[in-house]
Amino acid sequence: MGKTMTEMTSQQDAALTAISSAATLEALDEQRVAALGKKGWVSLALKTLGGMSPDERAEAAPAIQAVRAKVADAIAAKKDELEAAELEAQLASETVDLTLPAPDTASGSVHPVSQVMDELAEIFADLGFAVATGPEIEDDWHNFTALNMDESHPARAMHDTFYFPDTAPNEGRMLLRTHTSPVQIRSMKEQGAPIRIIAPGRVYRSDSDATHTPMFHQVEGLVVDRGIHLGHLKWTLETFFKAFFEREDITLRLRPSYFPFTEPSVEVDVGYSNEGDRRVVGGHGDAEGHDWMELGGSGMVNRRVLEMAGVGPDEYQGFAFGLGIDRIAMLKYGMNDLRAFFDGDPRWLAHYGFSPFDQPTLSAGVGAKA
Ligand code: FA5
Repeated sequence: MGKTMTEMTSQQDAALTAISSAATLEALDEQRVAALGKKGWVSLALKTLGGMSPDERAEAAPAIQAVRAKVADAIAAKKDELEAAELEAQLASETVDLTLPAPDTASGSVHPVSQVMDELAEIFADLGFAVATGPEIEDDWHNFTALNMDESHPARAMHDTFYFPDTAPNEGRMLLRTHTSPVQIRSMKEQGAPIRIIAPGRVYRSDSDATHTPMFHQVEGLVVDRGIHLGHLKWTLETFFKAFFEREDITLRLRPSYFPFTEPSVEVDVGYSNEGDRRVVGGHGDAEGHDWMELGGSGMVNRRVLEMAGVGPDEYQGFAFGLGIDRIAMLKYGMNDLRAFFDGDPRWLAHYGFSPFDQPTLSAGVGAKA
């Protein structure tokens, strides 16, 4: 037994030397396997305890355990040391040079349509309007029938609708919404009256030229309450456009028009002047050098529409409007072709886009460009 212990002591010394000189975690692990692994010399020595007499075991066991503890402690200490060194090396190789200059161009920008939608929401929120949404894939009933355009109504033809093939016939037929007006119906059905919402979003029509694109954006407005009249509509539109264009000399022209879902119906034009190839809003459209631009439709909600949306038309009245967002963006930020909005050309975006820091707020000016 004595001989074995002497043998173990020299094995231990050799192992401690090898451990302390291990240069890598892998080399250290080889030492751990050689000593403490299943077939390591310490483990084999522990196995011999079973064949010993109780007296021999009483003497050998603590001695072997002491060797095991010494080797295990040495491995743990060396492991800490090697890991700390590895981390140091990693940190040294991964330094970031904070003195490098930032790139001189920002790599992304906010599309003018998104910016204008944020501006709209900010202004209307201040007037007490909540933002409502509806599906872009709509059914025939919400897009047409509930807006007083039944199957045979001629106004349907003016919408150049994209229909989905092979969907249910008649009112269940699915289509890409041609305007944001179906959100009026959905909001009234969900919330009843009184109600005050705007609904900005994408709409689709098979249409394309400098001021028409197959996908464009509208913002719907709807106010339903007791005693609502055309004066409320006029005040709301005027207040909105003054805040949006950030000038007081806005002249609106409300032109008698026709929409099946409003009665009476008025088209909204704004006065502008030409400055070079830019149209600049402001002034009276009939004055020398000025003209009018159509921004959208509006009117008092037709009582048949209130009925179809479950609101009692004898108790409640409402006004609604639908404005082309892309058109008012063009007018505010001086673009002259609507099709460029959706080309995804980074040069166009770099020129007309906004920084994410240009958050529209009423206090800083909703069109503030940093
Ligand atoms: C409508 O879509 C009605 N739903 C508006 C409305 C709402 C009236 C509530 C009454 C009450 P209209 O088809 O005129 O109306 O479109 C409204 C505006 O959307 C237009 O004035 C124009 O600014 C814009 N617009 C229409 N078609 C296009 C297009 N293809 N591309 C870009 N803008 C368009």
